Amino acid sequence: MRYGHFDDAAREYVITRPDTPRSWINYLGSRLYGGIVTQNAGGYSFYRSGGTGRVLRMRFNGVPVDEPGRFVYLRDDATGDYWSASWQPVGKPLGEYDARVRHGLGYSVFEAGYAGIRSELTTFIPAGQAFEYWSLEVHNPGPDARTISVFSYAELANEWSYRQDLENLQYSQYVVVCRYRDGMIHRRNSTREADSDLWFAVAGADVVGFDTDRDAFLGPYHTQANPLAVERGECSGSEATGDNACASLQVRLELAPGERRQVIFCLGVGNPDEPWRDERPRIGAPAGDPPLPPGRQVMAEYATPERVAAELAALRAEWAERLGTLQVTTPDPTLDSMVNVWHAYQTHMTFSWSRGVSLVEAGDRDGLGYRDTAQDCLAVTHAIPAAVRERLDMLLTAQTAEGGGLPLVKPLTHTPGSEPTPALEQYRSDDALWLPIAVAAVVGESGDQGYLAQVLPFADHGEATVLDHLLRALDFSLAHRGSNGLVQGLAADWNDCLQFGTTGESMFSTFLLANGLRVVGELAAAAGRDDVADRCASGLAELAPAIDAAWDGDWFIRGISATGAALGSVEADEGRIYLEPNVWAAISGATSRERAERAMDAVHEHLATEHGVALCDPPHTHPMEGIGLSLLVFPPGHKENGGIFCHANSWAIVAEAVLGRGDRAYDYYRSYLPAKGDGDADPRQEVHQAEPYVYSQFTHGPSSPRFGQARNPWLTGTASWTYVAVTQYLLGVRPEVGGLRVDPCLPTAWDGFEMTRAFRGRTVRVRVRNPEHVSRGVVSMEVDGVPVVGNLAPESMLRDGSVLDVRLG
Ligand code: IFM
Repeated sequence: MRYGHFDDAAREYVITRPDTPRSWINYLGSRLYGGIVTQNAGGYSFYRSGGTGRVLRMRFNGVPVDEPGRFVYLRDDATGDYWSASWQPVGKPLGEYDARVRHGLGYSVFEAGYAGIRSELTTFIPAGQAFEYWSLEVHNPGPDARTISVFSYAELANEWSYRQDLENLQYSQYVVVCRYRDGMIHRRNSTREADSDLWFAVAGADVVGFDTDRDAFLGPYHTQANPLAVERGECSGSEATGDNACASLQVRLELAPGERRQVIFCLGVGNPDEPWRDERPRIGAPAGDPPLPPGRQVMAEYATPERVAAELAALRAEWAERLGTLQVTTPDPTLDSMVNVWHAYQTHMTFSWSRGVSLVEAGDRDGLGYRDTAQDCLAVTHAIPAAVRERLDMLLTAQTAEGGGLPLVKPLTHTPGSEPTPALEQYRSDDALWLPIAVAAVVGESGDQGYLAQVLPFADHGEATVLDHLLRALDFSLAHRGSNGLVQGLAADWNDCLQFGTTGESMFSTFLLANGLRVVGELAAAAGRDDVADRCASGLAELAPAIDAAWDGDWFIRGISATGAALGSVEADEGRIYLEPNVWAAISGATSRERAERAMDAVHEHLATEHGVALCDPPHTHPMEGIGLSLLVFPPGHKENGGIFCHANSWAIVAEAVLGRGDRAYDYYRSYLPAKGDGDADPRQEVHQAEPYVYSQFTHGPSSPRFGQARNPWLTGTASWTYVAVTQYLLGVRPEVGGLRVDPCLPTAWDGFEMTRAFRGRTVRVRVRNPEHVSRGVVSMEVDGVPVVGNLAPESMLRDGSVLDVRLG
């Protein structure tokens, strides 16, 4: 079954069947005011934080899974028949109800046709604003006049705090007051935490009815599929005092034959009549932020058809510009659709929302995971350098003076210099080890080596230059090694479900340390800091014997307990081979080429499947002495217990590219590409289930009865790393301090490709030809017709519009 397809010219994903196997969602807005919306207009919104600024309520994991949402009902007042502008919640039979959903960048459009009436509901949050549009166009293409009542339905949260709103009902149900005055709904409460005001209004037609009390609108034993007010044809004029609020405004459209009408509903934060300031201590608007304008003023200024069109055009232009910073044309059109539009968009959403807001992340986790955040920076550094730099600065100030990273950074309350120092066993052994890669990306992209000398505070006390922050991270791991000379695993390494503690050792973190030593060594050498480069070289030499000893015959072990029990060993009956140490052996360069190749061959033989590479095999069913396997909570084949963890799959691409094996790197890329089966006859969308236009955190592995089904889409490290893998390793265009390196590792069938890329304020075009059909090997490179030795285009030769002609052979 095929549920949708890419429309690259419009930068949209078009869903042609709304009965998708799972909710296929989109993101709206900015960090000021954001939201998610499903293909059935389900979803929620929030102001500044999904956890502590909830505007629209969501009942997570409900049945159906994506309600409530932004619902608009249409009712034929002559027959009493009614439907919704999105297929659900009314859910008319799909044979009679014609639906097309266009998810775009920052907006979604719901096109519908039913009972001779066409409608188009467009929902988005204009750039920089704290309100959302639900703009509805209703068209009567028929020969007869029609009277259509339109009802909005927004279930407003009672409380800013999503938990209070959903869980502490003995309290939250009694704080809410929702009134209708002069065409406008005003939901307010004055809780212990903070005042919160929301407004809702409509333009384009007169209000003929309203309900602000949810239960009065829906009616007893009715649901969102058949609200009493809609069934009856009129709202009841209810006003909520306590219980639950809603925002329903009814308008009546008399439509002559052929007539179109547009009504514009808006939902915003603030007071309808007065300027409104968020005064929540520390979690509200930053001091100095101007107050939000009154709702009536917003309506007067923004709620016209011309303004809606202009705001949507501005939003689309903003995204086009942002994504225009890297565009490719390759022989693989699916790769192009992903890299040029949806995959790139996903990297921005992941950077913006971290792991906080989706249908599986309820918003409770308001903080930023250290490692996740460092990795999220990697894919967007070229597109939003200033935002990345700011985020990275914050991460550096969330590193403690002894060198580890705080497990969770709370951006709204983070106070460098006075955060508590975690106990050793609370640190994740990999967290701060992601800093070298992230800092190198910023320096490579900007060319600003001065960043290394910038002084930033530590989380708990003291301050140091960025370069010294990096050295502290490396020294911390070098200092905390176990009896085998490998890095202690502590609370976790990248794999949250493996606990090696302070006595066991992690091969993943050991290779990440080795990689960090290499990267910082290179940065230091380029900056003329030979002392630091030498220090990194001796760190690597110190690690070498332990790395050598961790070779298990055909691959590297995953880790080792204090008593010598090895995880990921050929001797083991479960968890014999793990993906992570073997890919990082190759990426870090800390083992011989021969071993790296053998390890990656073993990965291919034991872990590769048609849906991607499993994280380990066989999955675990029983505990291990000395090593915490919290992955045992997952059935075999799920998540970290032998699932296809897509994030780590990206490293398999990088590792194979580092080894120059382009066909295998590309096979891995295709194996978990969510859109790979977008062709008509391919049943992949049904198997994959999750959105075909974004990556998921994992796909159920071969040991699971759900093999091939993807889960936890959108907010995942898969987005960032796969983007790096495809653009910087497969296509091989990498920024370095000295300029732009072009080192593709292609499938041999390819004739070449082109990339347009922003680089240090210029736009450059890279044209790669591969007439000999090799995987790797640049035989010639010219910058604007001038030959270059090697494959680094020096910054000094690059101007805006430069063309790099590269030939492989
Ligand atoms: O690395 C982690 C990440 O930080 C959170 N999600 C799961 C990953 C693997 O365990």
